[in-house]
Amino acid sequence: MRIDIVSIFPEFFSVLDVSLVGKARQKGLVSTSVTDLRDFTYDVHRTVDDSPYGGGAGMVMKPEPWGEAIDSIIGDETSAVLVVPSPAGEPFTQAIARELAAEEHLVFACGRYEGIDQRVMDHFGSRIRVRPLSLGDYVLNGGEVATMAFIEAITRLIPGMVGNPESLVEESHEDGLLEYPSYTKPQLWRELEVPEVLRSGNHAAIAAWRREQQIERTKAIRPDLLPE
Ligand code: JDN
Repeated sequence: MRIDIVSIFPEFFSVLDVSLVGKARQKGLVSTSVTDLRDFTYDVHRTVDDSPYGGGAGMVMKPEPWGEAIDSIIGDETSAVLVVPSPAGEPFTQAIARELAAEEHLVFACGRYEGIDQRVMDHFGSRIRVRPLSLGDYVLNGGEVATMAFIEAITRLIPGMVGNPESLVEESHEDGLLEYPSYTKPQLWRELEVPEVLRSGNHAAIAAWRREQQIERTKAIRPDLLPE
């Protein structure tokens, strides 16, 4: 998978060199490239923003630098996906992470200020697939932090990335329920015992207990995830 990121804060993404994304790059499964949006400005102040048509607070990102930056990345490609982090985007889920993990080329457009001129999404929407995605129902200062989260969620799902693929199947959200609670040694810690069933060696009872814990947790914390 090829990952391109366009941002006015390219140095933000130096952490991609470490952690799991770094490992994916070492294995040759992922290559990442960061483009400084300001490289596609031509005035002395390297201006990327301007006041909004129709008035209102804040500034809007000018379309021309975005157009040139993304053109320089995709060329005449038609199979790339342009991911645009936005609080107005579709909520990002594990299912979307799975879809995007199957793509060859992802381009992340990290906006700042009040966002990017809508014509950038409209223009590239007629050339490639555009996915406005929200990290959650809260507002960040820009798309960079959301992009880091998307990249981590997506790249760990690339085949060959995680040592034991079973550990991916058992985690929260993969089966639509929250994860069951986990325990390790010691058996007794600060007067708290590991649940007896987990020490019973009865694998059917353990599986049933874990499923019940998943359902109870999901009911209590995320009832929206449960079927009717
Ligand atoms: O995901 B976010 O909250 C988000 C905020 C901004 C953005 C992109 C994403 N661009 C400007 C603010």
